Amino acid sequence: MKSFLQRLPLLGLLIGTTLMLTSCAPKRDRVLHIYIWSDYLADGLVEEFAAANDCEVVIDYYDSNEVLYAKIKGGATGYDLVFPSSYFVRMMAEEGLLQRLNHNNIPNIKNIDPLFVGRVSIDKKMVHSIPYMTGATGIAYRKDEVEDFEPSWRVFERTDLAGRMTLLDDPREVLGAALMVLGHSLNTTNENHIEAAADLVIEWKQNIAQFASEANKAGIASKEFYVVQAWGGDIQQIINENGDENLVFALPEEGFPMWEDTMAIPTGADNVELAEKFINFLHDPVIAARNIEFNSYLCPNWAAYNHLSEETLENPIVIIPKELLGRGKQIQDVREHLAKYTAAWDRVKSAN
Ligand code: N2P
Repeated sequence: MKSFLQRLPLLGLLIGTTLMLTSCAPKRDRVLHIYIWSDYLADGLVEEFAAANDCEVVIDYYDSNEVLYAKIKGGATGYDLVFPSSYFVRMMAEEGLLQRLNHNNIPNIKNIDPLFVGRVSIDKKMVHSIPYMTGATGIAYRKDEVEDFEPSWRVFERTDLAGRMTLLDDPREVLGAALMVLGHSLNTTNENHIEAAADLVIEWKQNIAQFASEANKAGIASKEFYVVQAWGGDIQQIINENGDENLVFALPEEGFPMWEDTMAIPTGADNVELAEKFINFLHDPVIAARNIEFNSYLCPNWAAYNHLSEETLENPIVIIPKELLGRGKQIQDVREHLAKYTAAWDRVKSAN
């Protein structure tokens, strides 16, 4: 069994809200409420879990950490399992929004790649969160519509593409891209750098149709948009669905953000037992591999790697090649400096 990092030389590098009800025999005391990013669970998994555990699963979807945080912080109760990015976990835990996890009830955490956790995770001891998926943020474009595409965030300066481009509706992702263009760290705590990044994004804003973390997908598939900032797996999912050979995902030369999404149990969850069981289920090697094959992100579960198809193992969107990985920078927890990003983002959103 090879670890995340041991595979590098072999593989290049290893790298809204919709309600769904899945029910077997609905029993009020056997309901798992999940709040998760859209398009993040392979078809059929939830139904299998529900059948195996004689329960009902209710799923709500979000498209940003900020939406998740605002909802939980605002006192939303009733969720048993949420999927914050690693850079949100410490803050949520310190604010009393997340429970400590009982590892005895999640034995499949033995399958989690320790080198990934050691090198990448923030909550390394998995006190409040368990790794779910990791991936990269880049630019998807239509090669049938865009001439002379260069893999640079500066594409958003192109006035010939005005109205045909979108940026994610996500402060750390968008300000992070601009920070990289300006030669700064995407985790900077320097207010001048963050404000300069906001100025640049306000320039880009003149050329984009909207900030969109979900509508970017259907929009580029339908040719409404030609260039979108996107999470890699989301674009691969569209390619898998419709075989569109004109849709390309590029990792910009200035650098690109990488992230780790995690699983966590909110304080006051009604059904901790089912939440733990679902986390454990998602780290079963075969289930984790099915999930990777579906969503084209990488679950850092080293036992799952042996169950992946050759096609997935060779897909640079799922397993980022070593020669590109050096440009990837993990979005980190900037602690109290997050307020600087929030203020800069408010200025971006309200700018004309
Ligand atoms: C889910 C996309 C991953 C979210 N569709 C990025 N944190």
